[in-house]
Amino acid sequence: MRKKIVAGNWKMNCLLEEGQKLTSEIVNMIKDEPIKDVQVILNPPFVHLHGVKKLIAGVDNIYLGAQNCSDQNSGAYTGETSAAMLTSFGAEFVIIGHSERRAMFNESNELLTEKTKQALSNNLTPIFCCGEPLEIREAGTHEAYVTKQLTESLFGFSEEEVKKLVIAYEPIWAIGTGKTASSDQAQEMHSAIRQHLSSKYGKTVAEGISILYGGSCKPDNAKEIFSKADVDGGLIGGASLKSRDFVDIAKSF
Ligand code: 3PY
Repeated sequence: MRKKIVAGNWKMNCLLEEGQKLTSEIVNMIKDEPIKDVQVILNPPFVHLHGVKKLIAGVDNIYLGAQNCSDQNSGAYTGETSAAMLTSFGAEFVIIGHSERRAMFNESNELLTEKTKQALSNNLTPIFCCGEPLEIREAGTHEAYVTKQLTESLFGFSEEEVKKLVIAYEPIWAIGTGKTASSDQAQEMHSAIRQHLSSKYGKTVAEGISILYGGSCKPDNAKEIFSKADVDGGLIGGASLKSRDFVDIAKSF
């Protein structure tokens, strides 16, 4: 059975006290209303990792993740954070290749291979993001676009390595725009991604990989999207900053 996952991507939000308040609220809600069989992951900015880890310690099913890691081990890379550091701070997941990083920080498919290697070799589960911009969706070439991202970044990994990944499909036209892919559009792409993984690694491996949907996922659309066969949860942006909305999304299976 594939893992169900709801991961909050805080992006560059939350001052110290705001992050502590948000985390405490989520922790208290989950203690009061336990969410069975769903991994809830908080991915705050790096500066919050230590504080969030302390607040979630001992609470079932809540995990710590980061939003990025370096492609390098260590050394003279001012401003960077290594995968090994994330692990040492108690992170278990790391988002890799979010469309904002691909677009604003020029992260290429090749660089994302290196980041994924760093994550895997430091026992972090990569949440590997893929997704197409609006013009590609309108041209009808979204499936080819997304499968190429996966091929170029991931198809050099072994079966054992690929099994450890979580994939997040995030259509860029649905990120921060309020537009959401319909549940059928999400299912169509999740199924295409799974078939693509299967073509390289076989059905058993592909069937075991959780594929999350991201892009304006909210409490009022999560249930419908998560009901689809190949959708195993969500990578949540804006709604992850509202404790009630985020926990409600995590309860939407
Ligand atoms: C969004 O939903 O806006 C996201 O970018 C999630 O990563």
